[in-house]
Amino acid sequence: MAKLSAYIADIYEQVEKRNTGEAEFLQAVREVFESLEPVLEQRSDLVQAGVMERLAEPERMVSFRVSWVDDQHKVQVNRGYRVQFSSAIGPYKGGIRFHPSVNASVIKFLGFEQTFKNSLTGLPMGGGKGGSDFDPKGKSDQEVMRFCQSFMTELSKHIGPNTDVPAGDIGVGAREVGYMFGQYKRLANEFTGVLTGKGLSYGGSLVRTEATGFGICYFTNEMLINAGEQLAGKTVVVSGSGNVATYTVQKATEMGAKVIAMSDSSGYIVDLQGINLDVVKQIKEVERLRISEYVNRVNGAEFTPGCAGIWTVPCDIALPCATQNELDKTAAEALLANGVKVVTEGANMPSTPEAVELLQANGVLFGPAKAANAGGVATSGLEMSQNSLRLSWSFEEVDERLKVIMKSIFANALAASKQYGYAGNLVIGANIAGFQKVAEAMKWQGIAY
Ligand code: NDP
Ligand code: 2IT
Repeated sequence: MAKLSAYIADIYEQVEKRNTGEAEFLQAVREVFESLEPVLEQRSDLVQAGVMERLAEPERMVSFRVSWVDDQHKVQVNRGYRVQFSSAIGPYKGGIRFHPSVNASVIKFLGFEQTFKNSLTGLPMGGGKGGSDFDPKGKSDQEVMRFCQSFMTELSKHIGPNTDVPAGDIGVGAREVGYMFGQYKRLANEFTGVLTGKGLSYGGSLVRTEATGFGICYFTNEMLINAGEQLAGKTVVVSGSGNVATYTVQKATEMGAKVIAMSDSSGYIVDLQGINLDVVKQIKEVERLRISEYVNRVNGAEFTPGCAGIWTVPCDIALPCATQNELDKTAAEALLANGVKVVTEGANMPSTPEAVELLQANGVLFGPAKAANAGGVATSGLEMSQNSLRLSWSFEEVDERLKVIMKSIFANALAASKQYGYAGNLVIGANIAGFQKVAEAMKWQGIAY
């Protein structure tokens, strides 16, 4: 871990004290603080405006009871959250996660990172995140609906199309967004673009489903082009088999790469012929089964229990697309031993700080999540624009805008890394590029919060 300057170390210590035991949140804050040192050395105005102190404290956070009735007529209780981290450059914007591991630390790390990610897209969106420890796995559609309605009954008091616009994340896809949107509409008696990731029949945008995965591939290709290479012809490993992983595999394959492994929380599959995505979509999206089912349907494919082992599969490019801290130092060592050339983060904060340091020290091209997976929220921003215009754009038009945005995120992160003396370090470059606009906006809007 890099040593912090006295000024930043002091602020970080306050953040640690105020958020005791919130490991994920502190990990995310520390990485950004380390990256911003070279900027703050030159910007005493931002130091004076207390920008760092303010950025590390959410503007607002609500936590609430979500009670609902299961199919056995038993009352169940979960905890819901929404963190509204920063409205400096636009309404709060960020996904909702339903997973048993959700707690305040997880929601705060995601909301903190979202602020910088959204700024990188160039669109006017602030940072927020929400979720619940509810586990949709194994629940009936009716149970998921009742949960979503109860969750939204409280959340609706805190959001709005010009205030805070949630979307999906782990465990929240089109089904859950639909139930939440329906409930918001009933309560508010308004048809507005209060959520993104909506179905196409009620205000959703083409490409939003695919956007995060497509964007990851566009970004990775930019990294490769800058190094005189390209995605085509490379062997790729993608962890996860949810929304982000699925459309990453689709686009990587369309761009001429060969994806040979995918996973879920129970284990990973290897298919040296190249993953058959139709089979994966049928298993995961339609039948909602485990990825191990793949080997019953595709000859020659193998399943290995335990998800961490996926990083021992030899590849040129590794794309972690499941969850936080899924790629640790041991995984990084295994990837390096097998000659990995590129690691791009599809999930949010999937690599531990030790893994990032090791990969970068060994010359691996490393694409950080805030930049690489920003295509999802960028397309959410395009969904908001279309809702405001009461228009919908074609698939090609949205995809083209997404490509332009991903290219510009890469170019801006690279330029910032060069400007501050860390040429090619996209972790530092993306943090700086995302920070600049937010910091400027905070400075000019005064210090009420
Ligand atoms: P999904 O719920 O669609 O898929 C999640 C995948 O990750 C599943 O395969 C799941 O396996 C696996 N996974 C989840 N938690 C764990 C865990 N604790 N250990 C191992 N595997 C796990 O979510 P998304 O694809 O939407 O999200 C994946 C990542 O991408 C997250 O980090 C999310 O924050 C990030 N992201 C999502 C965006 C979006 O638009 N959806 C945009 C930008 C980033 P299993 O089914 O077994 O739980
Ligand atoms: O982490 C993310 O960027 C998301 N889950 C998408 C957020 C959004 O508002 O589309």
